[in-house]
Amino acid sequence: MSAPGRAVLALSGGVGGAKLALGLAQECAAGQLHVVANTGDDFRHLGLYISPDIDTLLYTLSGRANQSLGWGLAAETWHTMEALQELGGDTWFRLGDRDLATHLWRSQQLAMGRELGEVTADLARRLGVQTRVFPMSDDPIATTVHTPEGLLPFQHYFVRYQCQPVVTGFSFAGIESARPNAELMAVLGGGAYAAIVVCPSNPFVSVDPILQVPGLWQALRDQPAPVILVSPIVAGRALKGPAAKMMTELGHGASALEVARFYHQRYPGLVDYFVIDSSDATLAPAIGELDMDVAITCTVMHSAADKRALARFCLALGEG
Ligand code: FO1
Repeated sequence: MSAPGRAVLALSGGVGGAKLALGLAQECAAGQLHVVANTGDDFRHLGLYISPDIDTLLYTLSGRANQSLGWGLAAETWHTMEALQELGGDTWFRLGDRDLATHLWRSQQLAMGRELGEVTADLARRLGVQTRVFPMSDDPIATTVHTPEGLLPFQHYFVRYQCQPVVTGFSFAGIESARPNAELMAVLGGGAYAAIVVCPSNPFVSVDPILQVPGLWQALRDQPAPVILVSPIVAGRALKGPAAKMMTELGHGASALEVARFYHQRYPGLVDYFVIDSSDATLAPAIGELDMDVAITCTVMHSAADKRALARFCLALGEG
């Protein structure tokens, strides 16, 4: 763990982003990593408020994540889902018995009138997580997937239909009137971060909703700290999830260069360093023409050591 220093901010979706967030948390001094999480995946299901990316982050950072599933809790059992199936209830979105406690607790806290940010901070404390996890907004934002057959709520696209429908675009219901999380904006207002790391999360449905919250991307661009983006695409394939499939269907072609083009066009001046995998080194000259510096390392994270090594690489860019 590094010496106490200035805080680092990471932007993250779920599984892929949480891996680097864990490496960063281990490489930063205690409590010096802050994470802003995508909440566009959040939805109400079986009467409960589910916040998948926040939970994946908190479970990963507290050492409770289910490694084989990539989501939910380790040592999980599924008796409630089995009983629900017998009743003919909805079981396409699987809530484990232990994981259910999180959703019950959060839903109860929100029903009492508490804000999502406050409830998330409380949950992190109860799970022993020292990293501060901010929802991108306390206001409801719902990612909607556009397909030739019509609109699909995100979890229906992702889980129920296993990402099979062709995508033609995305929208984020509620985002125009959403406010960025106030605590996050207060820290950004102080210009205190040493580095801002965009984890290798899906550009369209994990990072874009965060950056689309009114005022957020401009506040990040205007920070004195460098913004370091880690490519979610390596050798034309997504590190995790449907990012490469989405890029192809949207007509971009799946490559780290196309990821760089996406951010360059949509968020000009935001990215200072674009971290690509060694296997994509030949793309560096073309990416370098997009107003960002290219940094090359191994970005594939299989082991705990890989996560920490990539985190150290990003933090060194921040210092440099
Ligand atoms: N992902 C699945 O593929 N199938 C599930 O049944 C499922 C349940 C689930 C329950 C709670 C939770 O926090 C996450 C869950 N996920 C499930 C993962 C999640 O929906 C996605 O990984 C993210 O939304 C994408 O980042």
